[in-house]
This record gives sequence, C-alpha cells and structure tokens, in this order.
Amino acid sequence: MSDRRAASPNDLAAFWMPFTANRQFKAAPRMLVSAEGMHYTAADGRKILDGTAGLWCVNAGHRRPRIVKAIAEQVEELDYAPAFQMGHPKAFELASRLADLAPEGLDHVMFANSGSEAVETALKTAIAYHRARGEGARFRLIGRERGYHGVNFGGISVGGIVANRKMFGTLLTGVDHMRHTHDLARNAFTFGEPEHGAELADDLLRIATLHDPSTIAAVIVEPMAGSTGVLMPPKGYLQRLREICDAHGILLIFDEVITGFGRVGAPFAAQRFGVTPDMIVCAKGLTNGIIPMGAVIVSPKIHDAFMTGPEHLIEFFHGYTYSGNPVASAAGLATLETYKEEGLLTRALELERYWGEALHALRGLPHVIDIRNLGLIGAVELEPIAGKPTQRAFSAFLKAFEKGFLIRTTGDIIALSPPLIISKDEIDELIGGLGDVLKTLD
Ligand code: PXG
Ligand code: PLP
Repeated sequence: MSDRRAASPNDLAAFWMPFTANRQFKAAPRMLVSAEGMHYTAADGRKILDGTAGLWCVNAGHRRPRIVKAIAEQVEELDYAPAFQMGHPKAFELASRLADLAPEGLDHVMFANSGSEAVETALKTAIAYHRARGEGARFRLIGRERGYHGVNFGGISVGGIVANRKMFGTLLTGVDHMRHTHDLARNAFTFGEPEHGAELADDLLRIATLHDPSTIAAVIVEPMAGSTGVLMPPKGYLQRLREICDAHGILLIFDEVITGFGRVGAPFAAQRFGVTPDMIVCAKGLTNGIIPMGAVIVSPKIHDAFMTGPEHLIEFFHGYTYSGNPVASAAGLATLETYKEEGLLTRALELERYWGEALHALRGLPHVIDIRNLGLIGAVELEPIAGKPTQRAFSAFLKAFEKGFLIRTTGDIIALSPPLIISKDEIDELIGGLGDVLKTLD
C-alpha cells in the first residue's frame, strides 16, 4: 500500500456517490454510523427516525437479530459457491419460499443482485421466451412515462424518467412508452387508489395497434410507481392492462422492487390489487436491504418454454456470478421468517387508515398541492418554487434531517415509506415532524 492513505485520512473525494449532489454532500456530510429498529444514529450521536426504510428496503427495521445471526452463521459455513452448474441448498430453499409467497401461478425463481439486474433478467427472459416458442418477431418492450426500472440499459430504456435517460445515447431500440397515470386535476388528495384513470391503460392498445400487437413481447410497469414520486394505480387500471395483454399475447411484468414484501399490505402488490402478472421483479425487502439480492418470479408457462432440447445443454444463457449467493440466500430466508413471525407482510394494511389519516391531516399546510397514501407509503407533493424545481422539497429533506428524521424527495415530492414495524406513536412523530418542517418552508 502506498502512504497515500495516511496522507488523506477520511477523504470524502474518492467515493463518487450514487444519485447524490456530491459537492453539496461533501461540503456538509450527513453520515449515518449505526442503526437499530426504527432508528439510525448519525455521526454526531443524534437518533434519526427512519421514515424511508433506508431506500424502501429495510422493511423489518434495522439490525434484526435473526437476520444478522443467519448471515454470520452462513459465512462460517459456506462463504461462496459457484452459481453456474453447481448449487447449494439455501438458494433452492429461498426460491421455494418465494414461490410460496408469490401469487398462485408464479412458481419459478431466477436470482440477481439488485433490482436493476432483476429488471434486465425479466426483460431478456420475455424476449427469449417468445423466441423459444417460435414467435421471435415479438421483440418490443413497452414501459411507461415516469417509470423507474433501475439504471442499467434495459431498465432506463423502458423507464420513463427523463434525467435517467437523456445522457445515455440511443438506449435499446424497439421500446415504446404508455402515458403515466398521475392526474392531479382529477385525483388530488385521494385516500388510497385514485378513482380516475383506468382508461389510461388503453394507451397500451393504441401502442399495440401502432406497432401491431404481434411485435410486442412484454409490458413492464410498477404497480405503484415509487421512485418517480409515488403514483398510485387508478382503480381498475392494472386489471385493464392485464386484459389487453391477454387479448394480444403480451407478457405483463410487474416491477415490485418497492411494492414487494409487505409495503402495500400484502406480500406483493399483485395480491393487493388482485392482478397476476406473468413475472414479478423484486429486490430490496427480499433481504431486508442487508445483502444485495434481486429476483424474478415467473410463471410455469415461461419456465417450461425453455425446458426443451437436449438435457445436457444450458437452457438459458443468462446469470450472474452472485446469482443466489449463499450469504444473500441465508439473509433472504431469515428475512422471510422474520416477516412471517411478526405478521409484517400484512401490517401495512392494518395501519393504512391510521397512517393515511395522519398524512392527510397535513392538507392545507403551505405549498402542499397533493397528498396520497397506500399501505405504508405516503407522498406529499409541493408546489415547486418558480424557476427552481426540486429546491423546496430538498430543503424539507435537509430540515427534517436536522430535526432527527429521514424522508426521501424526488422532484418536489416528499416520499415516506417507514419500516413496517413502525408504531402509531412513531407515525405521529414522523408526520407531526414533517408538518412542522412544512410550516417553515419558503
Ligand atoms: N425497479 C424499481 C421499481 C425500483 O424502485 C429498481 C428497479 C432498481 O433497483 P436497484 O436495487 O438496482 O436500485 C428500483 C429501485 C427512491 C429510490 O428513493 C428508489 C429506488 C432506488 C433508490 C432510491 O425512490 N428504486
Ligand atoms: N466482466 C468480466 C470481465 C467478467 O469476467 C464477468 C464475470 O465473469 C463480468 C463482467 C460479470 O460479472 P457478474 O457475473 O458479477 O455480473
């Protein structure tokens, strides 16, 4: 090692941080040094109430003993096993548990190491599935405006967040986008699913007609669009998408990276909304955020289409060095046990009314133009400062951190998604604190 390390102790420059205003952060760093349950501890010793479950992932709260122990024991026993042409028991066990948890009809699991990788896996599987069954002309992928599907090339191509796309050239070809469903004029301040907008699903029909439905492989949507600012599905919208896909042989992929694992009061949003897709993409809450892991849960029709040809040949040329990694698998199993033991996968439904009413009580505070809620998700949309979009919400984020709680902002939308273990008192503390911050905004 060179002595460069000694020359720059704790230098913040080397780490080019993801999705961060690096210069602003490094001028006034916000460091978290430990965590337990509903709280972080900041570098200055303050306790910070976690209003966002980390980045929508720590659904069972922080540093849960069962999960920590499972990881420690797994490292002692088997640190790594090759993912290709070899196996280890826990990956199979976790796949089985995930299949049990998923809606009926989704029962095979592929593993990845993040939501972004799981998205790529699902998109490739969709195109390859059609080709495997002799419909290679179905290559188009349809996403949606304001969709977020991670940051890899497939995901940003079907995604619809302009800032995540515009710097990166031509992206994938053969992609089109439906309109988003956000409609403040008709749906502002709705409690739960909005009444208006099911007809926006017919945009899929328009696009399918334009390209001819026989060229479309799959549609990918977030059942509830999280990253883009919490956009709820209008009543009947997802059902309508399912019907159109069925009528035209198009696969429906739900990206449940955020909505999976109890966030909307059921194991998956598919169950909450009563619509079964052909594939579910998940990550984040799969391991309670502790070890990176993603997964794609697929229907037997998709899996079986690949299980042809000579048995000694690889059926699908796709996978990652760390697909089903032993430590991640152990974390996943312990996480699912924790969710089950504590009833966390349905707890958001039990708290939905209390949570939603607390949130909607912020109506009328300065700059608030919408409040929306579902399960243990909430959003407060602010009127942007003229000519300075994002600044008002970001200043709320900074003030909240100063006051001891963590929120997320995207554009001028404040998003809340606390760990599913949150108590009613902590809901009052979080939303009361947010109200106090909103009153002080310019
Ligand atoms: N799909 C969806 C629907 C997501 O929400 C990804 C894919 C990508 O997952 P990875 O693990 O590659 O990040 C996501 C991730 C936020 C926020 O604050 C949201 C995400 C990630 C970071 C921050 O809204 N979503
Ligand atoms: N790049 C190189 C040179 C590799 O050898 C590999 C994997 O073997 C990868 C990228 C992909 O890495 P991963 O399997 O971790 O996604």
